[in-house]
Amino acid sequence: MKIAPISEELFQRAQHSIPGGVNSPVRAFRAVGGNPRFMVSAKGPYMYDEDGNRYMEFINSWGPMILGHAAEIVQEAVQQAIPNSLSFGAPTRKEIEIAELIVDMVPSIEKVRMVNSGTEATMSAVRVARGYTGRNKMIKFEGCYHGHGDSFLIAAGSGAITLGVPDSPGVTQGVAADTLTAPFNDLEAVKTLVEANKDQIAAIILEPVAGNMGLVLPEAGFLQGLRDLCTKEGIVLIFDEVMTGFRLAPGGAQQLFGVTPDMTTLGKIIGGGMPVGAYGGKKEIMNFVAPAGPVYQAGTLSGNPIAMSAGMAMLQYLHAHPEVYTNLEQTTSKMVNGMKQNMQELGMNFTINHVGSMFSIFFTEQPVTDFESAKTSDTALFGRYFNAMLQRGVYLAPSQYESLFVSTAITDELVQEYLKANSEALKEALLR
Ligand code: HOZ
Repeated sequence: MKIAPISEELFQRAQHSIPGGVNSPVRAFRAVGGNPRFMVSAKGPYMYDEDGNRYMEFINSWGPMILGHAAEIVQEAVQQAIPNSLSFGAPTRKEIEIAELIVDMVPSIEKVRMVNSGTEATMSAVRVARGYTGRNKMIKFEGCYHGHGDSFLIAAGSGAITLGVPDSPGVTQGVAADTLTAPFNDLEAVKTLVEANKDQIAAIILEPVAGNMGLVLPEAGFLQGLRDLCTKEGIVLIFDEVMTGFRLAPGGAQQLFGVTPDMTTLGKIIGGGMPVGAYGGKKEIMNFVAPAGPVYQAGTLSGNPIAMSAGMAMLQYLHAHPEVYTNLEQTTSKMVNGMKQNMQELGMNFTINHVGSMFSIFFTEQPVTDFESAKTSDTALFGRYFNAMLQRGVYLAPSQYESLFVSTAITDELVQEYLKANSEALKEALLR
């Protein structure tokens, strides 16, 4: 049984100086009940909280810790870079090296610009798409989350759903009017929107595998259908691979599903966990970015030398060790198959979505293919399950509407521990 009086005290104290006590809403545990745990360190598969509790964890900083926490190759690269100063605000060789590696690894990227977060990457990518096409509108999908830029907070996933405020106050009607939404996996709905807004759509943006309404996979033909539509209508197709880039395959979801977008947004992973994002794509589009072209976008910390060193170490490792992806898939399949067996033994038939090293359990018996079906999950049951897992030392995403991420630090022995906790937690959650 994990008790956490120090975390409770810190959460109370945090209320006075930080809105809601946290710097990102999902962390406040409002969707699952209870008090958030305040972390002090993490190594390999474990995070440790202020009370000395250890958790086997499956958020991995929302994706980037593919090799587990504090991977030595990344730590060493950061330590080597630190004595040379933390920031220059001037170009470095490392920025070219990481750009060349990204271009090599991601099929659709010919040129790439570094920024500091996934939010910055998506905001910038859409601005460039607008500049390039001379059009204003964009289409996004219900339940997809692209960071907290104004024009994306329309039918947004992740924390926005969790808090029940999908359309945030502070977003003007003017901005909202340029964002059109369609259900994920509904190609016909997209075609109808495009037809009704002929020659006005600059971009279609989506997570090719949605990870912010829980994990939702693209159905056969959906991504290719969008590709064909965008090519026909002169629309820029943007894949938001902030979560899936370098995680589902060396070249991300676009490589796994064999569909090539015009632009891609990346984040987290290319900083090895440091605050980084990037956007890239076809040369003819990226050449619209200042100073090559007229679309302005800038940042003092962009291409920060410490972040580039961490990211480079991580990407070089993944590039040289493609077996990481097979191993992660095998570990995750063992977890998912074990969970299905646990549920069968308990007479349950809940839905688990899974691809590569990402998965989500939905407390519904319906297939989950879009935001509407994701919302049929029993979120109160999810909250009880989350807390029952936490009590057993397993830290999951504190919201139904997030994906879970597996790292290479999860051994077969840990899979068995996880499955034991899963079986007990399912029983406990159902009984209450
Ligand atoms: N909603 C974010 C991931 N999809 C959570 C970010 C965070 O709290 O760190």
